[in-house]
This record gives sequence, C-alpha cells and structure tokens, in this order.
Amino acid sequence: MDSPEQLTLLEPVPAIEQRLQELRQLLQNASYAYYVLDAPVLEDAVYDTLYHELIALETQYPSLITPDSPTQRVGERPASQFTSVRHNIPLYSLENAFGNEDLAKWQDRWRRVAPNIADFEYVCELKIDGSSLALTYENGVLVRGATRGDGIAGEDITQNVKAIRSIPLKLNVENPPAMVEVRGEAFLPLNSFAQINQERSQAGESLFANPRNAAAGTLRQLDSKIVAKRKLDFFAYTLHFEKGKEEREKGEIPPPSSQWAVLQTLKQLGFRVNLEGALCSNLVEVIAFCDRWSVERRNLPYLTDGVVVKLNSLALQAQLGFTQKFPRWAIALKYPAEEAPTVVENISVNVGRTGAVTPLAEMRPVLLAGTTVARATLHNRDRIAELDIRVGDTVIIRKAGEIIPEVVRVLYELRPAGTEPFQMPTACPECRQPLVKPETEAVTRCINASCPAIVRGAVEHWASRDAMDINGLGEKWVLQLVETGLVQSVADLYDITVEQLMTLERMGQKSAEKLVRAIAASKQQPWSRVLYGLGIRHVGSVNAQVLTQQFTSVEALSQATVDAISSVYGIGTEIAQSVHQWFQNPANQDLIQRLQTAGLEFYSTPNTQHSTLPQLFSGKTFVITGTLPTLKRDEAKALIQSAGGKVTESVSKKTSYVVVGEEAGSKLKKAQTLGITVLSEAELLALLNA
Ligand code: 1X8
Repeated sequence: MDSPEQLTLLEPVPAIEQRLQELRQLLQNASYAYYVLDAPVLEDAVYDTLYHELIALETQYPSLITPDSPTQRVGERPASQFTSVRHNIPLYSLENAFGNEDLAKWQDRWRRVAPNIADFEYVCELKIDGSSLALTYENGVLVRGATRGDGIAGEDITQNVKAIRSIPLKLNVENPPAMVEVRGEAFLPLNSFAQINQERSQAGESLFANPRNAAAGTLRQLDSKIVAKRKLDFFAYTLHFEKGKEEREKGEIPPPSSQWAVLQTLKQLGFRVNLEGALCSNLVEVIAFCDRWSVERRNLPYLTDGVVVKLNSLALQAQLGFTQKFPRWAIALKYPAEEAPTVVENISVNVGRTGAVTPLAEMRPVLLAGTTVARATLHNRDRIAELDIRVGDTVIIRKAGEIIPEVVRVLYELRPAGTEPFQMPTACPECRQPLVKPETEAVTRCINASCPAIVRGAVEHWASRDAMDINGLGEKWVLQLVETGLVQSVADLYDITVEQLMTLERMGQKSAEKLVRAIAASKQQPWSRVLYGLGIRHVGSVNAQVLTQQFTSVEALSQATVDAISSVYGIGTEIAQSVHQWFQNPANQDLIQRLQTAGLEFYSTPNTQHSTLPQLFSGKTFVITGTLPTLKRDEAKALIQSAGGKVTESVSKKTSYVVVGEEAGSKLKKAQTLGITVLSEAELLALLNA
C-alpha cells in the first residue's frame, strides 16, 4: 500500500525510533510486572500517559509499528472467521488416572519400557481447567497463537491470544532462537467468570456453564476487543525448539534438560508459570501432592481438575516417547468431579423478568462441593427433551465454578415405573396466558407485559444495586406490592404513599417512610442507570453507559435508527435492534413519559474525562456501498469506527464519505448528486495508514 514516495516521506527518524523502542520496553516491563508478577511498578496514570505517547507516535509514523508493540494487543479489525492451522508438533492429550492405583500401574508400565533407569524424578503440576494453546515465536516475536483443535490442526486465533495480557508479545531475551513454540493453558479466573456471567445475566443473556466453556467461547470470539475485556489468563508449561540443536545454540536460551528447568526458563522468558508445582522423588510424594491439592484447590482463584505428573528428565521423556494417543512419560490424575446423585422430586418452571420460562429441577437436597443443593436449572425445553428427565428420576448433578448447579445426566436404569415425560406448560404458570416459543430460539416466553412474574422481575431489576439502587426494596416487598396491585409498573413506585405502604403485611410507619424516601432519592440517579434499569434485553450496565455517553438524552436514543445505534463503538446490531424495538413499543413510550413526569433523569452531559486523543475520523460519517475488493463490509465498518468514524446506511447531506465497491447502485448516484467525496477501498486504507 505504501507508495515509494510515502516511504521516503516517512523515512525513519532515528530519534523517533529510539523513543518508540524506549516506550515499548517501559510499557512491556510494566505489563509484565502487573500481569505476570502481580507486582505493579508504574502508576496507572503514568502507564496511560506513556501508552498514549506511543499511540500518538505510531499514528504519526505507522510504518514504524511493530507486531510486538503493546498497542497491537487489541486488533482493530474483527475477524470474519478463523483459519485452520496444522501444528508442527501434535498436541497430545494425557492419559487419565482416577486414583493412586492408576498412578502405580502407570509407573510400572513406563519402567518396563525403560528398565535401565534407576534414578528419576517426577514433576507435579496443577492441571488447569481451561483451553490449551500453542504459541509460536519467531525471532522472539509472537507470530501465531493456535487452539489445540483435534491435536493435529487447530484454529489460528493469534489476534485473540495477543489480547491476553500475561502472554508476552516478545520474549525476554537479547538473542532469541529462530523459532520456539510455547504451550500452556488459557483460563478464566473465577472472579472474571463471575463478572462475565453477572453482566450477561443483567443483559438478559444466557449464562456460561463454567469457566472452561467461557474461556473456550471467548477464545473463539471474532472480535478481539471482547477477548481483551474478559481478562483471560495463561499459564505456560512446555517449550519446544522447532529448529535443530545448532539453531538453538545460536540463541541465548540455554537448552533445558528437565521439565523443572523448562518451567524456570519459561518464567525467565516472561511467561506466567503456575507456582504450585513441585519436584517429587517418588510416587509417595506425588500422591501426597495430589492429596494436598484435592482440598487446597478450593482456595485457588481458578479451577483445577487434577494434577499432571511428568517425568522430569527430558532425555527420559524422549526415550519413552508416545503411544498411539498419549505421551508415556506423563499422566493426569483427575480429581473426582464435583458431582453427586440425587432424586428429582418435582420439575417447576420459573418466569424471569424478560418473560423467559426456565424449567427447574427440585431435588432431594444433597451436599455438593461444600453446599447443600436442592435445585438445578434445566436451561430450556430443548435441554429437557435431550435429557428426557422426569419426576422420580435419579440424576447426577454438577456444580462448576460459582454458578447454579446443573443436571449432567439421568440414570435411566434407576427410573421407577410409571413416570411421564415432562411437558413444558403451554400457559404461563403465573398469569395463565399462552406461552410463546419462537422457531429460532430455544427459550419459551410469556409475552404478557402485565404478567406478575415479569412485573416483579422488572421492579426488582429497577431497584437493584447497579440500576436505581433503591435501598430496602427487596424481593419480599416487591412480591407484596405486585400482588396487591399497588405496583403494576416501575412508574407506580413514584406514586406510592406511606399510607399505602402501611397496608402491606409487616410494614410499619418508620419503614414505610424510609422506603418512600429511598424511592424518591432514586430520582437523582443518572440517565445511564435509568436506561439500564429499564431492563431492555442485551442492555447490561456497561452497554447502558456506552449508549448514554453517545445518546445524551432519551429523545435522541428513542428516535435513533438501528443504524445510528449500532454505529456506537462496541454496540452490535443485536443490541441496537433490541433498543430500537423497545422504544417503538407504545407501552414503553408511556412508561418513559410517566417516569419523566415523576422527575427521573433522562439526560447526561457527554463524558469528556475519558476522551482519548482526537481520532482521524472523529465527527465523520461514512456510508459503505457495493462489494469491496478485499474487505468484508463489517471489516471496513470496524476499521472506520476504530478511527473514530461513524458508519450509517443511507446517504444524506450529513454523509462525509461514501466508500464504494463493485456494483454500487443508487447510493453512489446520490453521493455524486450531493457532491460527497467518494472513496475506493484502497483510498480508504490509504487514509487510515497516512
Ligand atoms: C494439559 C494441561 C497440562 C498442564 C496443566 N493444565 C493442563 N490442562 C501442565 O502440564 N502443567 S499438560 C496438558 C496436556 O498435555 N494435554
């Protein structure tokens, strides 16, 4: 894309290059201290200042951007799909051991293959419950990150891997080998998992079943910005030199001769290595390690499902080699899953605030992972059909991470005679109106806006901490308020009097006065919380903040087209459609009217505090039309948005540029009539690079 002229224009200025290198090194060291060592060395504000200086310089001298620059962690272009990559060395899976006997048998087996070995050691490492990754570094720079896939070929997810902050973009050595591959496990720490699910639940989206699924799902996200937001982490555990020994010795990394040394080397190279591992000189010590962690693992901030036991000597590993499926020199001792059998006593259905009907299994209480469990979600109608779960069945339930337990399987052989398949009710258990199941969705819904379950859910959500934060308005009072008919919509809250509240069971004058005051105080909450409190599907508290920064009044948002809403950075079409639809509904328009009359906040001032550097396309509006030669429409859109521009659907006087491809039709004509600048894809890319 760079013409020869441009290259001369942008000829590297040595002083600039030096400053760029300095900035990158400073930022890399700071990230390493923060994300790998957990010991920050820079104030956040200082980090931000340096980072912005780097971005500014790189924007000015784009030809000097390097793939290992800290600015390259988040890709500007969402991928449209992942490509498959063949692993240079297959990623084997591990043989499982389910108890000490299996460990002893494994030891017997490998000793028969290598009978001459008298002296050996084991390394025990925690088995991380995540997703295996293979990272390739060429000349010390991360060039590829791939999923395990089937072990032979995986998916190229390089951009997502770069978004994991504890993975170095550059190895910490002066003279790196031509090529190394580092393997390890990407995982979601439990607190990040809980946070993601909380956000998803707030937005009315389905929850991830466990941290492993959430990590795997995140790694397959096409938009690396989402990956960056989700705080994945990574423990490295193996190192392969892909070139011959000669190459290796040219590099600075001393070739490790044991797994234990590999772990130290990985640490030196800048990786996060799990520090709980131990060297053991015999099986007794191995078993003691496994026993200790079977209990202590509950205090870890991430999930581990076992211990990987490896022979320490790499020479011995090489001598033993692999079976058809597994390395002979390693085994995974698996902890018994946190599962327990129990009996289903009833299957009930619960109606949530979005009207989604969730079946629940009510079970004979059992102790599971330290808590008593009596209910498990059955997710939806499809899941029930798949399980064919019935009242009276004995089932295995499982608890993973910090979520509601789920039914893993039904022990059909224990099914008593005379059971009936479960039928999803056709009428709402709360309001008796017919339930609806859209063809394209797995969920069944009640669509009666005045269904008491939906009203209760809406009021509880409105009062919740991240929304209007109305102290004292908990489940118990909401139930009574809705049952008595005092509250049929959140707007009714603002008409309630102390006298009316005192008609509720067990509500005294003091509490009633207090609650009325708390409700009145909520009128001070900002527009972003009001928007979140309305409970529009897909609008969690983060999206609400993003939207209200752009749409600083309810009028602006309610009149915005889907196109205008989705042009906000970070807001996709699904969210935009949901918001647009919500405001089209006359009942919702009435609700807004009433809340405005009650004195709630529907306006905000644009947030200038967090504004970053002025961007190339700030204030510019683009329309894309026709088929572009190389970019997909979404990719072009993302590029423009990442430079601060807006992309809309139709050409008007307000349009700054029209980007045209093959078979552009009426939009191109209109642009020409209005005298709007027309750009080809190449010209757009040139602008972005200039
Ligand atoms: C899988 C895993 C390994 C280790 C930790 N967690 C895992 N999930 C480790 O060696 N520390 S090794 C491994 C494999 O080889 N499939």
